[in-house]
Amino acid sequence: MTELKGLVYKSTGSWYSVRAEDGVFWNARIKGKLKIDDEISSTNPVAVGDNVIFEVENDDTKVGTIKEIVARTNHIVRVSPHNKHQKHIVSANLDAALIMATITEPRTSMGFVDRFLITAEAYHVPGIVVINKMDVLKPKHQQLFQHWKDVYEGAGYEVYPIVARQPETIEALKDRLKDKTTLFSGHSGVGKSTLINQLIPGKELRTQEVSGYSGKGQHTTTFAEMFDLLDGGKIIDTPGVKEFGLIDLEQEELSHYFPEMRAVLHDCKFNNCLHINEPGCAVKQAVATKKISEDRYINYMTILDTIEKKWG
Ligand SMILES: Nc1nc2c(ncn2[C@@H]2O[C@H](COP(=O)(O)OP(=O)(O)OP(=O)(O)O)[C@@H](O)[C@H]2O)c(=O)[nH]1
Ligand SMILES: [Mg+2]
Ligand SMILES: [Zn+2]
Repeated sequence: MTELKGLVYKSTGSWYSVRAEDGVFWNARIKGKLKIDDEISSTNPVAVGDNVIFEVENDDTKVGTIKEIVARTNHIVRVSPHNKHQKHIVSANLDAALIMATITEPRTSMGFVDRFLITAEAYHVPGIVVINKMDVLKPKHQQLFQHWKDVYEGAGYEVYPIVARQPETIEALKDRLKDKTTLFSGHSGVGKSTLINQLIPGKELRTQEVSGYSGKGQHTTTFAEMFDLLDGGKIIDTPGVKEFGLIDLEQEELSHYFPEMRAVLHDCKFNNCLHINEPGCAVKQAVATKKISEDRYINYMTILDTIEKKWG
């Protein structure tokens, strides 16, 4: 039996597109028992970005059987917003997780971005905020954009304002992505595939028709897929998500996943401080002096409340 090592580029249900070390793509599936290190009860045992060992089933048709997942450096899990027992491994072995947001067409909420960033923090993957469609901002949107920039840069994140179709606006982001594996996420219709087409000339991923754009997501991309950047690095395009369901968190953990809170919380009087109304709370103090954005704090409280409900 010939065994090969490969990298999972795409998963379409039960078949995986796996690139062997010589660059040849194989169609592989799981049959029988899969050797796996970290037990995550997810709907997909193998994820895009996984390194796998597969057995050759048919060398002519390039069909193989995945036998083993090589230990992951990390992974990001998304929970179905409707069923917390349904976990989906979005991708594995990431250097960064990019959330693409739009101020308008469609409007992304800060709460959505925060839930994504919390997830990235929880899995120790650096988050990057990209704000697309800067070309359609009206004056009132410009103000809102400035606010977003202040809030997320203030929290310690890089913020890249871009127009995905205008190459001159994506240069700085392009440098940031070089030689890294980066997950792209965001609502449907924000322009993830458009940006990838711009980053990889000749790619021509399907994007939504401009004329057909209704303001509602239509999910042009249906499966996560990894692409090679021409100058080194990889990006993973994912279908747009409506909600980014949070993984199970303890209330005490949550503020650790807000970098700006993490930086001050050891100054709280109580080490189990939830930063609600406790005396001597360094987080509340930082909100009062505007060192921490009120919006982020409000989103923190909202999410804290959902955790309470889940266990209470
Ligand atoms: N005005 C403007 N339109 C853009 C920009 N970027 C993308 N679009 C348009 O927005 C629509 C959606 O873009 P897509 O790239 O398909 O969005 P997506 O995030 O991949 O969507 P899903 O695959 O459904 O998740 C298309 O009509 C794009 O042409 C931009 O910077 N400015
Ligand atoms: Mg897409
Ligand atoms: Zn506190």
